[in-house]
Amino acid sequence: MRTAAIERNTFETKIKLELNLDAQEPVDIDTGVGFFDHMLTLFARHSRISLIVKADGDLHVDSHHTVEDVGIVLGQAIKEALGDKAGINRYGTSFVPMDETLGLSSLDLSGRSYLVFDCQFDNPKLGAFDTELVEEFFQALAFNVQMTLHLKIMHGKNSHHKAESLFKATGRALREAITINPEIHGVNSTKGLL
Ligand SMILES: [Mn+2]
Repeated sequence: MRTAAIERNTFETKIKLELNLDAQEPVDIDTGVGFFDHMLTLFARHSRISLIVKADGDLHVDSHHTVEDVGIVLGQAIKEALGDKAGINRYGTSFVPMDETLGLSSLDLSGRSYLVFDCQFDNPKLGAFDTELVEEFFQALAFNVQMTLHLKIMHGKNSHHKAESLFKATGRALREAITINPEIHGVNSTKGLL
């Protein structure tokens, strides 16, 4: 089983996170930010990973530190659980439509950190969640998984739909990338290392 458990405490946030890439239950998310809980739950369900997150952050400031730090810890946990990445597909790509919106996520568990974020939101707030934190979250995630991540809203209007399509698409792309493929012997790289 590919698992990781991380606890990270700073003056801004206290985070406990457990995940299992090879189990789908449980999923239990509590960050204190309703919209972010909604997004992380979708991400876990669509990536089919068991994910437990308990975050206690400085929400009296705003939701920035909590969202960014959960992205950091989730990224660290995925990287740790993947280990040497032997036998995995490595790449994943998913388009997810949501009514009028179409979102794309394409990623490579390359060991190199890169984010391309080509998305615009009209609505600055989604509940207590600042819409600009979508990019902050994925930046923290990509840099700590050490993956190349391309996100794009192909078209769309509603900010909730746009954010949701990106979290779902990234979950589905990640499931494809982390899946062990019996045709792949060792690490899926001509370098021999990911
Ligand atoms: Mn929704």
